Amino acid sequence: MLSSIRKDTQFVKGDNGFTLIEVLIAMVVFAIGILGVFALQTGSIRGNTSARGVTDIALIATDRLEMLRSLPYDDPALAAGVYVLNQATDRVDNNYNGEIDEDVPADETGAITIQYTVTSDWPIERTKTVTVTVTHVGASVQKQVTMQQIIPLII
Ligand SMILES: [Ca+2]
Ligand SMILES: [Ca+2]
Repeated sequence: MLSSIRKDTQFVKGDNGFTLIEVLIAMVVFAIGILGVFALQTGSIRGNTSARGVTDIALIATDRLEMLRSLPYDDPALAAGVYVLNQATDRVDNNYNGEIDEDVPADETGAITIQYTVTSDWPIERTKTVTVTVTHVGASVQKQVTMQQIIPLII
């Protein structure tokens, strides 16, 4: 009994902690783990920013489509054709400076452009198909959202 306690005590006394090599290896393993977490975090932030950009232009496309839908069926803005909206008057903050259609129109040229197409009598007679495309040209990537709606002639 006494001898087994003595053995345990000797075992504890013999343990001099970690060697320098063990500590270095632990630090390397920890550093590799931390680098992985940083890479994951960076990717996550980039993904969130990208998703926010797509949400922004999807919102603009929806808004424009609703605006066009609210017009009378024979409104000139709904005549068949392709329309590229003027950035200075499109009621959108194209250059992300917090001002919508600012006083100096030349300043309001930016990343966001809105274009829409109206096709008459397609896919069936007495309908107009409106396709709105909103494009955001960023520093490295271009995002685009296209939405389409059929507007019927209501008699
Ligand atoms: Ca604008
Ligand atoms: Ca602006």
